[in-house]
Amino acid sequence: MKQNIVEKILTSHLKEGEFIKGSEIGIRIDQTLTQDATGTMAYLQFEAMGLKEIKTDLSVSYVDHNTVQVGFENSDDHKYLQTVAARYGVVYSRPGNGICHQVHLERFGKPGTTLLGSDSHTPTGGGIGQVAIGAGGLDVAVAMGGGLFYTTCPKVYLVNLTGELQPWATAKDVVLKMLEILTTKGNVGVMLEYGGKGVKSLSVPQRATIANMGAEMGVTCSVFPSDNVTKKFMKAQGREADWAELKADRGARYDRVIDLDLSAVEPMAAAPHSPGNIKKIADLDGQPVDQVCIGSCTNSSYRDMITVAEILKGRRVAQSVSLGIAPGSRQVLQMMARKGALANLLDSGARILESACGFCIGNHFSPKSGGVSLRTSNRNFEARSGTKDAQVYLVSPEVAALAAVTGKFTDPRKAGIPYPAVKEPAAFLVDDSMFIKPSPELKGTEVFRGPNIGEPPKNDRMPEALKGAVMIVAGDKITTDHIMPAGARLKYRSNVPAYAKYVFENLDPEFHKRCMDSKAAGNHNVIVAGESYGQGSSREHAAMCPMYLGVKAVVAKSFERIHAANLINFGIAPLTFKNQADYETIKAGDKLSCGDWRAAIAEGRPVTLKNERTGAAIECVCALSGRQRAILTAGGLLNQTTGK
Ligand code: MIC
Ligand code: SF4
Repeated sequence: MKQNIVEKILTSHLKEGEFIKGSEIGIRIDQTLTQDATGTMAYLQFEAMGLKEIKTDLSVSYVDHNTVQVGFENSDDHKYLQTVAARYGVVYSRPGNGICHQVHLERFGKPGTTLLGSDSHTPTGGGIGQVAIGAGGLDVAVAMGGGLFYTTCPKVYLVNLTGELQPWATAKDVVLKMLEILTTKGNVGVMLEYGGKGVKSLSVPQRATIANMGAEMGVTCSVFPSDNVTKKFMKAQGREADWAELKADRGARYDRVIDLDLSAVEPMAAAPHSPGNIKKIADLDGQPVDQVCIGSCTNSSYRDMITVAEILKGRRVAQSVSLGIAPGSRQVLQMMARKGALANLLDSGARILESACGFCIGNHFSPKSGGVSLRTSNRNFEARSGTKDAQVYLVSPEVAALAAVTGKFTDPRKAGIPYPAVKEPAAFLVDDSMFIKPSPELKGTEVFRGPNIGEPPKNDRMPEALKGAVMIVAGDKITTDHIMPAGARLKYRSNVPAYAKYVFENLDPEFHKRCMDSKAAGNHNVIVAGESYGQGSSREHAAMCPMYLGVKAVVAKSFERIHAANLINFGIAPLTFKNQADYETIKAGDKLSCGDWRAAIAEGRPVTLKNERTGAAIECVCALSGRQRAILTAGGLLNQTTGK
């Protein structure tokens, strides 16, 4: 049978289930990655499952999210991660080595393999031909122990690229165009495959930028072929031996074909407050800008940074603008330093930030109140920058650098500056000294646990009957950042009782207290929400902390993939309304009951919730596989695997 690239990779890793669209399949995972924000819980759960060593070909633990060490918590977490990695055979990437997705692409990504990462932008690896998927930390822990990863056998859309990017049109604009076409919702269960004659004009880091923001469309992953361009990139990284060709068979089938002419792509922006709110730079031209941030796992490659340095060379950052630049990896930063590009940035007045997530997640560099911030990152959800009323636009590094100089949105095609057509280097500077690789001697390492390292919380088995109390009725597109605020709060990530105090902090500061009181009164807490509940981050704390607060069900119009899987892993039932109009009839404080709750879920029947205030019967669907139903009724995956 003729196969596309996605089918080739998935069928060669298929270990359970039938390869039938829409059904659940279990695949072998070759590589895993974790980052510090989700990693501590992933390794705590790995330990709680009694696993002795990793069974993957490669597992890497990156420290890139919380590198600002205000107080002891983050330093404790870094030490825990370093020692736990040493003990179980995981490669540890020290803080300062760079952002997980950029570094993984440079040093480890391997065409034709599977990568599972506890971060929603893991699909960046698709740029080098990996089926790279984001998941909750518990799923990654299971995969590290040799367990399968379960996902829906996907629909595959081909993005047929033709033409070539014109000067000042970038990979970022390609993916913003894709966001305009596919939007940020309705793409659950889809994998994108890029193909066509235009592919060869894109470098691996450009492909990675495009694959990275597939996360914002809600697709499971995006994959590029592995061709001569890939081979050259891997050779330049000293990894030619890891290269393998990967292409779709002639006549392979797709569920949908999207034609995209690269020559027609123009500079774009995602306007506040959604990556799907796409505008043309030409239409924003002239609007004043207060802050510019260049970096993140989307746009911080060598080429991106050298391009920015070329634009800034001999120019000064406008007095009204604060410019921060975070090169994506130590490799990029070292090369910039040796090439003199770093000097150009410093001369221009840019502030050099650590090679880490930093500004992207609101850890620092928050804009001023109401400030307009242009960022090269991938998410501009309200308040993510750390400033609630900031107006964040997502743009290419080229547009960002120009705006830093002019102090306003500037259509680069009209700026009268020659386009710096930077080429990929023939050889990257390879220095792996910031990785601590596993060794027999390190196996005896004692795991460090400071006071910030808690225990993964436990759940009860699913109750026979639901005595539900609605704690909040939230709207559409609730992100995991709304549920579990990031930024400064992330330092509590290894301590669930402490982090749980901030659930829905920005929407409803009383949420935590109400839940604790309601739980103490014997209720089962319920969250009600609109469409695409749980967009964004893979942060499993957005399920784990509500679980700690006694939440047993989320009833929504629809769910995003990673979050729905996390809810199941922590024993919270994701229910969808059969009749979406029922959403309007529910109020916070309502009591929702269901006598045969456990039996209905265990048997895969529809669930009927009775609203005691209105007397209405609300029909819900809990469309899960047998495996997922068993996890839910056990009260979560940890209970199931540890037999509690
Ligand atoms: C993000 O970009 O939102 C994060 C922070 O990288 C998250 C992971 C996390 O919550 O730690 C993600 O994308 O999964
Ligand atoms: Fe880090 Fe931002 Fe990328 Fe998330 S999106 S991994 S916070 S750089």
